Amino acid sequence: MPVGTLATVKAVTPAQLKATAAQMVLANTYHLHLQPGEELIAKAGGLHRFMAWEGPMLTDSGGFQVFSLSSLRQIAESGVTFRSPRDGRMIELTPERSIQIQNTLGADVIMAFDECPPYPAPREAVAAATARTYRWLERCITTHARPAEQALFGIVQGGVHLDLRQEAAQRLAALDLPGYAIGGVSVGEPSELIAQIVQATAPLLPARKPRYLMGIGTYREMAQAIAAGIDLFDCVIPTRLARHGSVLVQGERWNIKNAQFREDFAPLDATCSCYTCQTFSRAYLGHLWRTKELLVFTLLSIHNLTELIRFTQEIRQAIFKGTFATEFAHWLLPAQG
Ligand code: PRF
Ligand code: ZN
Repeated sequence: MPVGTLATVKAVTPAQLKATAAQMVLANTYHLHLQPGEELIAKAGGLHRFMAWEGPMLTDSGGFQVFSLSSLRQIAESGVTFRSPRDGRMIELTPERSIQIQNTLGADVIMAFDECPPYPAPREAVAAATARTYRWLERCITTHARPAEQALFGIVQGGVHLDLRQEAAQRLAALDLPGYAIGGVSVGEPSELIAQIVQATAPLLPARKPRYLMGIGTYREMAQAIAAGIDLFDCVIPTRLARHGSVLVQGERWNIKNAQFREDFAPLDATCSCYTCQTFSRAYLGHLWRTKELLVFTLLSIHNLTELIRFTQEIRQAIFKGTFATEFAHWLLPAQG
């Protein structure tokens, strides 16, 4: 899922996004509640109408964003309070509030309100956050007013403690939710630990339901997670890299402002089917970057999204052919160095 935090995938129109073969888009409860507010989006006819995206949408529940983005945040059993970065007033987000907001926004998939402990954190603190996340999930399920239209996914926490992860996964699986997520990864822990956490947790979640790894990923993280059973990802990498002039090409990362591309009239990737590669040269994209032309953000975002989605499509094809483990062996090993 490309990330469309504020009901837009930055610099990309819905038509361009569709052409990348993106299927589902993620938006954020935290940001949309602050601005423009869920009531305005409901008046517009819901999130899909408001942003003119016809495909499926998912909203994240907001708790994780409060902790990464707000000041004066406080967490209690009832929920979290934080200072609005917009106007300084104090806002309370609870499991009930998050679900009401997500019911009002109208995404196809909504996420349980969870507590993502930082890394590193004492084991007891992680255990307490994991237990609280389960109690909050029960409150989310009770509050959810549109279960026929919106699938509520539960989130497994547990930090780097595999036993806490496994216990949480088993308790969640017993609730027979329409889908499951693994949260609390990519919060600063070494990347080998992400693979271990996913390998210990994903197999305990129902294989016939979507299994979603939140906030991942890179080529390697995605390949390894898919091998463990993960179906769904969201990540800002393709669009954020594009805004820094970085391009993903066949598993590598380059910067378009690099002097070596100044007179390079080849496309970014001659094998890529995206609009950018079909139309423009590396030299032109480098020129746009150096002259600070806004079009470069759109063109690099289109390419990076197409490239990472191509990677997942190739994995899907390899799984069908039975060649995933051999064809992607390079990505299934830990990173070098
Ligand atoms: N919880 C929620 N959203 C998230 C995460 C989480 O743990 C992560 C983990 N890095 C990304 N997005 N609700
Ligand atoms: Zn391309």
